[in-house]
Amino acid sequence: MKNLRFAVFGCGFWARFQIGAWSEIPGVELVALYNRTLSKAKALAEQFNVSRVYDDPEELLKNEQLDFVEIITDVDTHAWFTEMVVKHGVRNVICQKPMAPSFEEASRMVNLCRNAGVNFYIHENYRWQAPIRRYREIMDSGIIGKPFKARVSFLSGFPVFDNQPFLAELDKFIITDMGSHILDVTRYLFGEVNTLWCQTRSVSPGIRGEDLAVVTLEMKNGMPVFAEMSYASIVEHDSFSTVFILTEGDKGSVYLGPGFEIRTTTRERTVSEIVKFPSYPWADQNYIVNHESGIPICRNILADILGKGRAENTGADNFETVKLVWASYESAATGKLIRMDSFGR
Ligand code: 89Y
Repeated sequence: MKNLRFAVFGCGFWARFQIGAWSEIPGVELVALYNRTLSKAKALAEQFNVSRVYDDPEELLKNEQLDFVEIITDVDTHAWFTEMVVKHGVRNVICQKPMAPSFEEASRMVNLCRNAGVNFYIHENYRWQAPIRRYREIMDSGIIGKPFKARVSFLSGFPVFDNQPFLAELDKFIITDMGSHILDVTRYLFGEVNTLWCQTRSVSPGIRGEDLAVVTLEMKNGMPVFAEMSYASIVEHDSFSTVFILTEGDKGSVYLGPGFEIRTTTRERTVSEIVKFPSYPWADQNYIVNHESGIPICRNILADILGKGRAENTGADNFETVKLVWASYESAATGKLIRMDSFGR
């Protein structure tokens, strides 16, 4: 079978790792890169052997025959590029998380692709991290019985702005950047949400948005879940760049903690396992669990494009996570509990 041909829009910090993930997957060929500053595209093209680079996205779309496009530009431009790619007749669009800078814009993007009959996917990789996949397997095995409560925790002092300085300029920072992941992992493990209540704070100096958020959720299955995220935390065990999760059930509990260790406790014993996964030369060791998860998500999306499987991270599915992000901001601004059934109507 012929390789699927794709282009990447945006050659910033994350592009290298997502292209790296695609480079591990047979059956696809990255034929062109677009970036506003051409020198950045040229540098990536050299690293990954890409034959053509552009600083004009329309020209790229006119010249190249593409099966899909992956958009890894700044969040403000996601909708604009999605529209352009759809207009040029590309049938599959993958967009980096967070989908859009507002709830309304995300809604327009999902509708635009649906109406055009274009497959729309969001590159939301945290649920694909090896420890989180294994965590879900353990829960699904039934060993902890029926889950009744959980805590999903991301507490970090990692110098995140060194690699991604624009994050410090965002009016809305940690819930869009990390909350997209944390709330998506929460949905992946525990299902959809009934209500939520959120508080935010801006703790670190020199940033525009919030770097701390705590969200208390009631899931549709009745479970209370406490989700916390912070880039202001100086803690013994920094959770960058994964999350720590404790779930309690009526027969035991399961904890994903430091060192990718999962400890499963029943009345009889505690069993420990360290989740292992490979490393890659293109990945950054500080982000390794995160970068490795790019491979299974790309594989899953490719299977969907080829009609050989179902993608988990469709635009429509991710829109449920987007809703939780913006409902959290609404709750933080109003102090009110948000009922998800009526949010955004
Ligand atoms: O942008 C974020 C992401 O998607 O994973 C970690 C990160 O790079 C910084 O919070």
